[in-house]
Amino acid sequence: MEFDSGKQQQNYVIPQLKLVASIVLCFILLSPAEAFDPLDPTGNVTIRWDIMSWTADGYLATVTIFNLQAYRNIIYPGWTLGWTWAKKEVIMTMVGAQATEQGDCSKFKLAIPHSCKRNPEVVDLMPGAPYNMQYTNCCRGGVLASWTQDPTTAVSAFQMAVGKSGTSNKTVKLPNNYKLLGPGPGYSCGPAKLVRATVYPTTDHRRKSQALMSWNVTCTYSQFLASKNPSCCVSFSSFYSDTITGCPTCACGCQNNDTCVKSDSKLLKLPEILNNTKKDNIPTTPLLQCTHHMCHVRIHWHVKVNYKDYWRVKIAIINFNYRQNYTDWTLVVQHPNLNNVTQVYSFEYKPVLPYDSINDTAMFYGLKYYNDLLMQAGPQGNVQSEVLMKKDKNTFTLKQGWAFPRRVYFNGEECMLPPPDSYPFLPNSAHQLPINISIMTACIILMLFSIW
Ligand SMILES: *[C@@H]1O[C@H](CO)[C@@H](O)[C@H](O)[C@H]1NC(C)=O
Ligand SMILES: *[C@@H]1O[C@H](CO)[C@@H](O)[C@H](O)[C@H]1NC(C)=O
Ligand SMILES: *[C@@H]1O[C@H](CO)[C@@H](O)[C@H](O)[C@H]1NC(C)=O
Ligand SMILES: *[C@@H]1O[C@H](CO)[C@@H](O)[C@H](O)[C@H]1NC(C)=O
Ligand SMILES: *[C@@H]1O[C@H](CO)[C@@H](O)[C@H](O)[C@H]1NC(C)=O
Ligand SMILES: *[C@@H]1O[C@H](CO)[C@@H](O)[C@H](O)[C@H]1NC(C)=O
Ligand SMILES: *[C@@H]1O[C@H](CO)[C@@H](O)[C@H](O)[C@H]1NC(C)=O
Ligand SMILES: *[C@@H]1O[C@H](CO)[C@@H](O)[C@H](O)[C@H]1NC(C)=O
Ligand SMILES: CC(=O)N[C@H]1CO[C@H](CO)[C@@H](O)[C@@H]1O
Repeated sequence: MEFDSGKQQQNYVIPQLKLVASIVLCFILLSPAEAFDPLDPTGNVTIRWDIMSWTADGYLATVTIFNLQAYRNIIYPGWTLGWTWAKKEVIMTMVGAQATEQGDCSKFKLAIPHSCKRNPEVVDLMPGAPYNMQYTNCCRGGVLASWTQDPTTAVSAFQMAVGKSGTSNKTVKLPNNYKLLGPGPGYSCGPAKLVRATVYPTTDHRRKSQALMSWNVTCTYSQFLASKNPSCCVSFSSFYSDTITGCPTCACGCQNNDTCVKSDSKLLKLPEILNNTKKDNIPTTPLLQCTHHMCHVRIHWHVKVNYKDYWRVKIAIINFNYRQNYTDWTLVVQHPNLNNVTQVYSFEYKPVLPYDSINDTAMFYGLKYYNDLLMQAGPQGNVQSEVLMKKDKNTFTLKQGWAFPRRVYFNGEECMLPPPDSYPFLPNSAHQLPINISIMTACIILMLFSIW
């Protein structure tokens, strides 16, 4: 190749830009956090409004929240749903939930509305709400299981009477700007879309009734929006090595490490320290046990036994938050051998099949009334299980960290894995980075091309 010093300057800018662009692209492909969840590509929370009847100056609506995510649940203190009215609507009454603020209702003299806010926020009632305040699928403190676990507890609903809204499908305007917290940030909602009126079976199932007007809102989750740090991390050990690979230091950020408490602290004996009742609907701040990783939850994966045709892994989930019980927790693990799960002890198990072909991901969750509740940090703050997998003789190996998971999610949040060079390794094997070879190759080819 010959260089013409006059053109050289200009000719080299574009390849350099291409190189930078491809490096950035490779970082995005190889980075663990992504806005789109490849294991649950269509996962969403759908909110459906059904107008059931017209009233003198408005309507009676049933609002239903469906958690259609495969394995992401909504934990205590639960969901908050907000929107902005299109006109001057007010909420006259509500059952099964409540608006967090009444707002300025001074214009009303006779029937005082439940809420006059232009942008109301609604929360579920707590279990044990008075009978006349209840509604079907209400009153679980806003906690929703994931759809895979239990479709009956993945749904929440409330009913409200809306005033000053118009009283026909021509005069009602759809609310805007829907917002969902579940319980923290992370969800973004699309606009309300008119859909075919929902058909309801009546209570005796002998007749069907139909809503007068229905609309849907779809909200999707992004871990990027939720928080800049992960909330969980993963540690490893194995029968073939004394190395215990702990979670990376500050895996979940160390910014709160001056507010954490030691596990033997006398403070933990004070009931008000552990009080997680929400005040004015502000989610309680976590109270973490001091650890080097500062995560809320740690997942431990121990390669326990290597049989002739099978191998066995022990999985433990440890809670480090003194103010959080995880009801209906979920654990999702990606590992090439999870397509041959033979037996799972004391956890429920379901394969996760995002594209119907790759069958290397498993979802685990607790057995009802046995270990579906991961207790707050402390002696009881852990659950564990063992998984037996049938070896595929062509791929199974204890070398190069193969026996450890590729991705781990707790409650739908991706957990930080230890750096690959710290994995427990066989005494006489060179250990290598278990990085996705195909993406690496593609990146190298891409870089070569852009240098060209
Ligand atoms: C919401 O999720 C369900 C279940 O994954 C899916 O069938 C549906 O198409 C999704 N809706 C949207 C609008 O993405
Ligand atoms: C409005 O209601 C009328 C009568 O119930 C119905 O014929 C019409 O299709 C409805 N329009 C919409 C947009 O739902
Ligand atoms: C609206 O949401 C409900 C609940 O997820 C779903 O059954 C229905 O198919 C949705 N309708 C449309 C048109 O997306
Ligand atoms: C707390 O975090 C800071 C950085 O944010 C770090 O320098 C310090 O070592 C941490 N302290 C402990 C006890 O982990
Ligand atoms: C917990 O906090 C709530 C709200 O601040 C309060 O009403 C309740 O009495 C507290 N309970 C205990 C045991 O301190
Ligand atoms: C967790 O659940 C147990 C049993 O239901 C209860 O005694 C405890 O107060 C709960 N702790 C928190 C932090 O919610
Ligand atoms: C995926 O693996 C599980 C567990 O071995 C098995 O039960 C299921 O049939 C597999 N599904 C497909 C589509 O291969
Ligand atoms: C590497 O990534 C590609 C594309 O995302 C995927 O199809 C392949 O299964 C991955 N390979 C490994 C070894 O994880
Ligand atoms: C050894 C063994 O049973 N391997 C099976 C693992 O699962 C894949 C796909 O589910 C089968 O094709 C293998 O035969």
